[in-house]
Amino acid sequence: MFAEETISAVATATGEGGIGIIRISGNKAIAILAAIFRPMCAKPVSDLESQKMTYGHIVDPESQKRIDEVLVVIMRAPKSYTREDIVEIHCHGGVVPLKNILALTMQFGARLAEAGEFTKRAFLNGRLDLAQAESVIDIIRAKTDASLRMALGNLAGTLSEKIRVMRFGILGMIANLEATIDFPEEDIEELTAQQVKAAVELVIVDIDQLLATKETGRILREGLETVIIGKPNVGKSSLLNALLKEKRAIVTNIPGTTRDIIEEFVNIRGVPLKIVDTAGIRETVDVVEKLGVEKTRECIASADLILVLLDASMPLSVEDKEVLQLLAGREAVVLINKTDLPALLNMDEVYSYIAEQKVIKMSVLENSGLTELEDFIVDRVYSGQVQQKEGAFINNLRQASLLEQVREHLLAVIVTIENNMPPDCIVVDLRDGWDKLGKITGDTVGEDIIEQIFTNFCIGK
Ligand SMILES: Nc1nc2c(ncn2[C@@H]2O[C@H](COP(=O)(O)OP(=O)(O)OP(=O)(O)O)[C@@H](O)[C@H]2O)c(=O)[nH]1
Ligand SMILES: [Mg+2]
Repeated sequence: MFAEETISAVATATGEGGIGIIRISGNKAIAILAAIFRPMCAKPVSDLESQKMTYGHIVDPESQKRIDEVLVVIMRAPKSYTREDIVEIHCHGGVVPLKNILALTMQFGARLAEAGEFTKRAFLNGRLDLAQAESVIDIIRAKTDASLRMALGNLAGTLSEKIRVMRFGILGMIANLEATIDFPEEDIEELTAQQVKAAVELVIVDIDQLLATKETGRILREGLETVIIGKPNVGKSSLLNALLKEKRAIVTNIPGTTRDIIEEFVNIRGVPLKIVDTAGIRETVDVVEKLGVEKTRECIASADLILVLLDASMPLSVEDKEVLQLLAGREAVVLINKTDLPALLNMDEVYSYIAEQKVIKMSVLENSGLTELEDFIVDRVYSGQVQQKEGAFINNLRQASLLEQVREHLLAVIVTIENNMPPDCIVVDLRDGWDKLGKITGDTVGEDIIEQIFTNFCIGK
C-alpha cells in the first residue's frame, strides 16, 4: 500500500547527543543510501550485508563535501521493524549533521515520516497488531521498571493473545449456534444454548480480570497524582524531600516557605508518583502566597491521592479543620507528623473530622512512618492484585472502553438465552462482541481509528 513512498525521519531525541540516528523505510531506502554514503570498505552499498554495521561517510553527491562520519546498517525486508527495507544512519548527535543528512535523504526521494508512521507500517504490514503497537508508546514513556515490564509484556503479545483466545472461543459459539439454525432440532438447540451461556460466563470472568488492570495500568503509565497538603510549617516540603531522597524543596521553620506548587516524579518501589508539594493552606494577604493557595485547591480537585499533614505537637487549628473538611469523599491519608515532639494534638478530635481515611503517625525528621506510607501507596495501586504480575494489562482507555462494550454484549447474550429466544438472536450479540474484541488487536478496526492512534506517537517512531 505504501510501495511507492519511502519515509525518513530523525529517530533519536532532539538536542545534543553522542549519536543521532536517521531512519529510512521503504523500497527506495537502499538506493537513497547508495547515493549519499561512501563506505570505507569500498563495497557497493547494494552488496552490504543485512543487519551489519558499515563504517564510512555521508557525502553530498553534488558538492562532494563530507557531511559526517557515520555507521550505517541496512535491514532488508521482511526482516525489519516495518517489514520494508530499512536503513539506519548513525551519525553524530548534533542538530546540524542530523538536519543535513535528513535533507539529503529527502533530496533523493524520501519524504518526511509522519508521527508514528514507522510503527503504523509495522502494524499495516502485519509485524505488530494494534495492541502491540500501542505498547510501543508505553515502552518509550515508561517511568519505572514496573511500567516498562507491563508494556514489554504487551509488546510481546500477552494482551493480544488473551484477546485472540476470547475471540476464537466466541467464534466457535457462533458456529455451533448457526449449525442449530441450519438444522433446527429442539433439544440440540436447547443444549447448545446452555453450553454457550456457560462459556460466555467464563469469558466475562476473563474480561473482568482485564478490566481490573485498568486503574493499575494507568497509574503505572502516568503516575499516581498525589498532592501533599496541610497548614504552613507542618512539614510538607520535608515529606516531599524524604520521598524523593533529595533536598528538592526549600525547608525552613518560617510558615509560608513554599509559595508556589512544586511537582516531581517519585519512584516508590516501581510505582511512579507524580507528587505535588503545595503552599500551606491559610488565609493570607500576600498576593503570591494567595495564588499558591488557589493552585493548591485546584491540585486537590484533580488528585488521585491526597496526603494531609497534621502537626502532632500542636492542638488542631482552624486551618487544620479546614484542610480536613476538603477530604470528604476523597482518597486520602492523614499523616500525623512531628511525633518526635511532645504530643499536643487530640487524636479523638482528628478522628471526628475524618471518615474512612487511613491515619499514619510519622516523623519526617526522624525518618519514621515513611515505610508505612510507602506500603500504603503500593497496596493502593495494586489494590490486592499480585504485585509485578506478569499477566496482561490494558494499555489505555480505548481498550478498556471496548472491553466494557464487549462485556455488555455478552451480558445481553445471557439474558437472551435465559428468555429462551431463538439462536439467531443470541448470535447477534456474540457477533458484536467478537467484532469489538477485534478492534483491540486491530483485526476489525477502521482507518480513522488507526490514524488517530498513531498520531499520538512521536516523529521517527
Ligand atoms: N520536629 C520535627 N520537625 C519537623 C518535622 N518535619 C519537618 N519539621 C520542621 O518543620 C519546619 C517546616 O518544614 P517544611 O517542610 O518547610 O514545612 P512546610 O509544610 O513545607 O511549610 P510551608 O512551605 O511553609 O507551608 C522545618 O523547620 C522542618 O525542619 C518532624 O517530623 N519533626
Ligand atoms: Mg513547604
